[in-house]
Amino acid sequence: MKHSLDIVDKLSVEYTRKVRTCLTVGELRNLRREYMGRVASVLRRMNKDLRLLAEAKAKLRGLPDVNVDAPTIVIAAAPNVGKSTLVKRVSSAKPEIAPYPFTTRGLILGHIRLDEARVVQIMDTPGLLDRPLSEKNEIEMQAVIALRHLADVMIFMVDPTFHCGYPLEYQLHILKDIRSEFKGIPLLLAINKVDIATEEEISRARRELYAMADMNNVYEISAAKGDNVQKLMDRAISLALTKKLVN
Ligand SMILES: Nc1nc2c(ncn2[C@@H]2O[C@H](COP(=O)(O)OP(=O)(O)OP(=O)(O)O)[C@@H](O)[C@H]2O)c(=O)[nH]1
Ligand SMILES: [Mg+2]
Repeated sequence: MKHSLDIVDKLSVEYTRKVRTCLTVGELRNLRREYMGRVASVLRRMNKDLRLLAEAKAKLRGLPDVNVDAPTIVIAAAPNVGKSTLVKRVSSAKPEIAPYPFTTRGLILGHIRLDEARVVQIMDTPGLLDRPLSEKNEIEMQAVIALRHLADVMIFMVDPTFHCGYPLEYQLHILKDIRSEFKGIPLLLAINKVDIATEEEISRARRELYAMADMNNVYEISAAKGDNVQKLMDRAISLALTKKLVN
C-alpha cells in the first residue's frame, strides 16, 4: 500500500514537471487525462489490497487476547477428535464439546497457571489446521503464519477409532501437512480416545505414528477420562518453557 502511495507521489512530481513545460491547452488536457488514468489504475490495484485488509480485520476481530511473550501450546487435529475436551480438562478455557465436527468456531485460548508468576497459554485451533494447506484461502494461510510465530509446542491429536468421522489416513495427511508447515516447533503426538479404542485400533495408530516421530513423543491418552493427560501436558509445558527461554 505504501508502495502504491509512493507511485502516486512520483506521478504527481513527474506530471507537475511536464505541465510546467506545456505550450498549448490541448497538450495540458492530454497530460491531465494521462495523469488521472495512471493514478486511477494505481488506486484500483490498492483497492484490492484494502478489500483483503478488511477481510483480515473481520476474521481477526474474534481472536482471543493472546500474550505473545507467554509460552504457548497449540492443539491441532481433525474435527471432532477431542481438542476442546483436552483444552477444557487442562486449562481455564470452557470450550463447547459436542459429538459432531466443527463445534468450535473461533480460536479458543486457555491458561494453565504453573505458579504465582508463570502462566502457559494453550490454544484450540478449529477449522484452521484441520484441512490440508492446499484447501486454505489466503486469510487462513495468514492465520497459520501467525500461529507459527506464536506456537512454542504443538500437540497433534489423532482419533484411532472411527468415532470422529475421519479415517486415520486423512488425519495422518493433515499431520504431514502440519509437520512441514510448523517445522522447527516441537511436536508431540497424542492418540486420543484410548478408553473406547480397540487394541487393534491403537496398535495401528501407534505403528503409523512411530514411523513419523520418535516414540517418546507419542502419548496414548483419553482426554475425556484423563488417562496420561498429565504426562502429556507436563512434557508439553516443559518444552514450551524451554523454547521460550532459548528464543
Ligand atoms: N470416549 C471418548 N470420547 C472423547 C474423548 N475426547 C473427546 N471425546 C468426544 O469426542 C467428541 C468431540 O470432542 P471435542 O472435544 O468437541 O472435539 P474437537 O476436536 O474440539 O471438535 P471440533 O471443535 O468440532 O473440531 C465429543 O463427543 C467428546 O465427548 C476421549 O478421550 N474419549
Ligand atoms: Mg472443539
